[in-house]
Amino acid sequence: MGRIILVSNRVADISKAAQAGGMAVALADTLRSREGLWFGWNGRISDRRSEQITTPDISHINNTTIATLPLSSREHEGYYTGYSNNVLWPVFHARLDIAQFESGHFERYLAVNRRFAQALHPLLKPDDTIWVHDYHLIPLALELRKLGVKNPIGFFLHIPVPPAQIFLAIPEHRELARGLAAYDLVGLQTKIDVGNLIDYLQDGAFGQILKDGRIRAFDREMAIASFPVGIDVEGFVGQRARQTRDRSPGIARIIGVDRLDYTKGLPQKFRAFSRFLAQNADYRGKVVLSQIAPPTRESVSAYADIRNELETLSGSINGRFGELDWVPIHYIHRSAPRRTLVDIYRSSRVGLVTPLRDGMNLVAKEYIAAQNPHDPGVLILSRFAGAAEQLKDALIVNPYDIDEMATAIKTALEMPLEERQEHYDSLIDGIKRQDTFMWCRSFLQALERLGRRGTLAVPR
Ligand code: ADQ
Repeated sequence: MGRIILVSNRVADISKAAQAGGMAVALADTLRSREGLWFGWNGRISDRRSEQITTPDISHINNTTIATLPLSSREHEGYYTGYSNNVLWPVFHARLDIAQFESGHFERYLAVNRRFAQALHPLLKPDDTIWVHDYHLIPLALELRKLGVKNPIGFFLHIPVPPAQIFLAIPEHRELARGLAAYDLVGLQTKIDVGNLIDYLQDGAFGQILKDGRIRAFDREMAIASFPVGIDVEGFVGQRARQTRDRSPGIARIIGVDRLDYTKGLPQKFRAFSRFLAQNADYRGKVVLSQIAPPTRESVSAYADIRNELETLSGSINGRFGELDWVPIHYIHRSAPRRTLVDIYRSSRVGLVTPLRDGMNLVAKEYIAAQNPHDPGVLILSRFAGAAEQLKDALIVNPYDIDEMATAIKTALEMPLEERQEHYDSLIDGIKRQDTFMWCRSFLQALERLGRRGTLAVPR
């Protein structure tokens, strides 16, 4: 069996993968069982000279080779902040209002992908299988094909695909689609994402569906399919170190754990909790919302805006409802150690996961995995999280509908044990079946099968 080559913007420290979360664990596990190479940015920003570097730093952990490159500050600004975070992230999450289309950023995004391809090419062997991750690296396969690479190359997008009419707003949508067509397999989180991408390709007359279900686009054939990301249930729950002391006996906790991002629906969540308290005076003093939300991408202005909005909102809700001995919203801007997360989830009566849009959302799955089967809590889940396609037995809500969410909070807090157990049994079953290892295995099997069919023509 040939090697597996992983490419992602950041290379996770596989010796600490368990702390880094779901995807890193799954990928690290694949690399443990099979010889491989992980290639990407080393996380450092250096001067202009690094734009010439095409020889990566190489290190080894067990049978895995780690190959990384630095970015220059100009590349970081164009490829990472400018195009990946200010165009692709907002548009793919259907936030055209936040996207910033600035000239020059796409060119730098392409140039970094080209430099990555040039640096990866000499490290490749003919029987390697290449698996590229996420929106930073859409053009990578096309750049590798231009260098003559004929290996199977797969791509997995961790974020949603927007409906065609939104995708079309990206000035370079055609170049991105051409980039996707250079892969043999494009993996997406949900069937909705698959439908959106196929609609876009067909509506724009870029692609047509073949008899065997594959897509012909830009003179190449590729497959598009959904592979929902899962978690390592045992690995996650096994990290539970100790029972945390119940610091507020008699108070039911609702838990939210999200990166501080405008896609996660945090203001709507706070407003729904406020509406719940306004409508249910008897719950005041008896329930808290703990929201753990570490800031990310602070150089992007939309992230500073959401942070300010949440600070104002939580302050005003706490001021309106709080008592000297009870604060309704505990809002913490730090990330919690993963060991602690298991306990926090387990001791919370309700998991409130209400993104406005999300590729999958692993927190929803982690919340269920951490529950005590004899007395499980209730998951409230946004219909716009990819996870909702699988977790149908959660309390599914529309995150824009504040009243519906306030009602769901009450329903969750009052749900009888038997009903909670029924929901839990069905949810945990699906989460265990479609775990992170299944995700990895099924993607690679599909890619290697397609690779063997010899459909690897070089696209125009
Ligand atoms: P994210 O947008 O980062 O990931 P999500 O899947 O919910 O979203 O979280 C990733 C991990 O970060 C989880 O394991 C979670 O426990 C951890 N995490 C989040 N907040 C934390 C905190 N405050 N403290 C500690 N840990 C925290 C992207 C896509 C998602 C998709 C994943 C994987 O946006 O839709 O599910 O990739 O494909």
